[in-house]
Amino acid sequence: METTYVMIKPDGVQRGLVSEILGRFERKGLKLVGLKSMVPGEDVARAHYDVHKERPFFPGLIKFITSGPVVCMAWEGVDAIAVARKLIGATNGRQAEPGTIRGDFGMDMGFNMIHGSDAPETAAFELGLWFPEGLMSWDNTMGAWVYE
Ligand code: IDP
Ligand code: MG
Repeated sequence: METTYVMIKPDGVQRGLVSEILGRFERKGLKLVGLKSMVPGEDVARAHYDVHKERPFFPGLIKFITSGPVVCMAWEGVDAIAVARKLIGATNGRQAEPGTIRGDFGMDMGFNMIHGSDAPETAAFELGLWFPEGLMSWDNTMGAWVYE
């Protein structure tokens, strides 16, 4: 079992895609163990994208992420990190495969609606950063029909 950090970015919220995006993770069979919405402060945004701090797009990225509400989610499942990245699709919406979130709704690199952790270490870091209060522990009865 893995848990991954997924976040609908301000463009996804502005475009009214919250239920569409959230529903795809839910219907896939992942288990929701964290959910909240906030307008991120600059500190959390900078920490989240610290690996990109030297890139030319970094200032614009921080301005974008702090520009309005994001939806923070934690999803649990077998190989949840890779499964979520597959649902999300390639970074640039123009290259992302149809059927993925970015492939179905995106036309841009910066405005790509959603974030998903890319490895176990980044997932652990991002979950701790965005959910310092911890995640929910609950019995998911549906799970018995998702995994044989
Ligand atoms: P990922 O979100 O698919 O993991 P990363 O390469 O980790 O992609 O980049 C993080 C985020 O930074 C992207 O989702 C995108 O919003 C933004 N970004 C990446 N490259 C560019 C760029 O060349 N121009 C503008 N924004 C970019
Ligand atoms: Mg990334």
